[in-house]
Amino acid sequence: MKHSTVTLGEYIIDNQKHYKSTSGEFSRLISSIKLAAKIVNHKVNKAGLSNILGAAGDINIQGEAQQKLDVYANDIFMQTLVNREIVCGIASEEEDDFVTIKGKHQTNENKYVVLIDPLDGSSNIDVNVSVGTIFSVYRRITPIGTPVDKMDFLQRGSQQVCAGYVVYGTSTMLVYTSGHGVNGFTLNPAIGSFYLSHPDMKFPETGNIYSINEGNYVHFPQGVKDYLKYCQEEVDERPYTSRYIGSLVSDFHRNMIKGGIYMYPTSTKSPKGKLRILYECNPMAFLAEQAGGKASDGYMRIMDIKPTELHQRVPFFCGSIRMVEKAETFMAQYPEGANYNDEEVE
Ligand code: AHM
Ligand code: MG
Repeated sequence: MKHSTVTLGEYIIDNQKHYKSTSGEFSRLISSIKLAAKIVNHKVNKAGLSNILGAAGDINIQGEAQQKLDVYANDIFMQTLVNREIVCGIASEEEDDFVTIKGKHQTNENKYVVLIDPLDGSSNIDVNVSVGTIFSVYRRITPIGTPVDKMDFLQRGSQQVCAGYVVYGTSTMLVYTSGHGVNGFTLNPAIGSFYLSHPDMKFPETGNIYSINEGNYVHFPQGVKDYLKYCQEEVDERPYTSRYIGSLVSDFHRNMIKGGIYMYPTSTKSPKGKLRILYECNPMAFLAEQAGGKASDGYMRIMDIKPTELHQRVPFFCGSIRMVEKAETFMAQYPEGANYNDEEVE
């Protein structure tokens, strides 16, 4: 069969055979995410027509104004997973705390927890620019049949069993890994099915795109400033080109296809970085590594960091392996935590 004729549903069933003693639980979980993604896609695509643009009026746990579509996407993903009783717990970027799923008989025999950023890049919603959903799946640590605990969610990224994103772009794609490479599926909106369009996606080893919010330049650590100067030098294949959508999923997706680095470092404005390790950085790091790329906080592997808080933030450098390694060499010139010019810290 040609790749483009394989649907995501067929691909999931086909790959289930590769896992010994599988109960089908994981396959049902991916199918539910697929369903929720289609519902959200439908809403995102006609956002300008259905009074769903703009702020919802609430502030989330991280002090950020929620958009109506943020709230809608969160409800859809939560409901889809809760109603099907496929997982035992969910943590969402839009919820204050994790949610325990009890099941019909007040017990839950499921073994997976899901962490989700239902609609990432929401500052782009009102202006018709791509946004995305990011998800991550772990096996619970606590015993099956007991209520889930925070520790089930605060696992290192290296423990992920699956991670992926949906990019609601010029076409809608679902890209995921379960630890055997990265595959991308494009939604055919006329039929409502995702088809395998990008098998075995790989980051080029190096590239010529750097993606960062350069408006924050004066607040960046010195190592980042030096690396940016390096990107802009007229030497060999440089200067690189700058591309920043402000939508992590889209910036990552482009860089994976073309070769590039995405950075959201610490700054004097946000000393811990902006992105959340559990909902954004770990899933993207798993995908990056599975696609031959790299993800780091500037000093260490993202997936080796032990999270201590559900909404913990972390600096993020992710993309083509040689580019991330190069950025790390610039960061290493300055000890971690002392990477600022004195005058800028004031
Ligand atoms: P969000 O989860 O509130 O949407 O924020 C995450 C987004 C990323 O998608 C994007 O890369 C980044 O924030 C952009 O931030 P900034 O506008 O500060 O450059
Ligand atoms: Mg987000």
